Amino acid sequence: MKNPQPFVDEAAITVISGAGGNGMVGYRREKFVANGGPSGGDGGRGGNVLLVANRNLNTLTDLQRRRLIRAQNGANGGTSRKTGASGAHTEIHLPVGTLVYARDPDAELAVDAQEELVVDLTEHGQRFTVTRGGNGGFGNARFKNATRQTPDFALKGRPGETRELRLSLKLLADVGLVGFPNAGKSTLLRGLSEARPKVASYPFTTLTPSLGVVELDDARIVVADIPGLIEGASDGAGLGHQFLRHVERTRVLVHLLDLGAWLTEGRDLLDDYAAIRRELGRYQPELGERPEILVLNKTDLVTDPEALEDLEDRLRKAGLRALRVSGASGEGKAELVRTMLQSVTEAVAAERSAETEASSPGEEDRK
Ligand SMILES: Nc1nc2c(ncn2[C@@H]2O[C@H](COP(=O)(O)OP(=O)(O)OP(=O)(O)O)[C@@H](O)[C@H]2O)c(=O)[nH]1
Ligand SMILES: [Mg+2]
Repeated sequence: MKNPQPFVDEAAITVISGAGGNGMVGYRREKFVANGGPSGGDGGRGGNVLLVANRNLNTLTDLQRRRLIRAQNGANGGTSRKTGASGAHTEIHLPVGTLVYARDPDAELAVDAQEELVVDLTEHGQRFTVTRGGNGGFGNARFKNATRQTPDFALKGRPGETRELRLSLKLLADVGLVGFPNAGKSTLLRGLSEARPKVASYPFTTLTPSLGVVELDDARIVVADIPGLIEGASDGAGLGHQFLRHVERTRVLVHLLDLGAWLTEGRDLLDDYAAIRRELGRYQPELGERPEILVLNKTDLVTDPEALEDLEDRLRKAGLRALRVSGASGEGKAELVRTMLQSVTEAVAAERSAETEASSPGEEDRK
């Protein structure tokens, strides 16, 4: 298997569109035409730099090595009024979920307040022209008029545009898997999708988020394995909150409780549950309201079904209902996928109706 690329979710690049080609100064030289008129063509347009959202990418790693990205310059104008070739556009492919900020060139330090959001690449295939190529300069043929029969000058092409961009990836996934280290998030993602995050019996095995696609019938949902959540993560404990931001833009959370830790270490899963919820809420209060599917994972380890029922009773008393799942044996997988799809579908419908409400003119907009 190909080694996965290291995960990078911040990058700074400079993009420069192509300069326009220069106009040409030229004269017709044809047999039998004395004093040939001006015939210098225009320069070609410079190429644009485009950003393209691509769901097959999951990291900004490539861009760390490509700090400066240019589009091609337009070619100079030619003789016989030939316009120079346009410069080729350059496409920069970025993961879906990349937020693109432009730095204010006048600001001394690039901090948030001095940046503006240029585009949020939320949909696969979305394209955005971030710098436009310069216009080509007019050739001298353009300047001929009644009083100026043989203009001996042409215009230079316009320079390309330069922009300094900060790219910040916040994964967009339908479902985010959360839970303590070792809860079995990566195993579950492997069982549900083609993703191959590393699995091992120690905490913090997964050091970076990974995405998998889960398919059922015609539906396709993207699931993110969010590593590194522990008590204090929002204050920087463990891997800290660096990955909490990748939970922000998921529609539904699947919260895994580790029956293995309950059986072998006697861990209180209600405490575990509360601890993760607290971290999510401290990072961003809205995360507390996100639809959540609770899962008791690793059911294959349970030898005393009554103890499991007692645990479920305790959860119920706390107002919680959990699905029984084993990422290892596949138990409960089908029901989990159905539940995920249903929650995601509901979340999408809710987003749509919120959008229509926002876009239909209300009283205030009409004033
Ligand atoms: N018996 C059993 N073991 C499991 C199950 N799921 C995961 N495990 C084991 O639990 C350990 C941790 O699994 P991972 O999938 O790496 O857990 P994780 O939540 O991704 O852990 P981190 O990446 O460290 O946060 C591994 O030894 C797995 O083999 C399960 O359903 N049943
Ligand atoms: Mg993992």
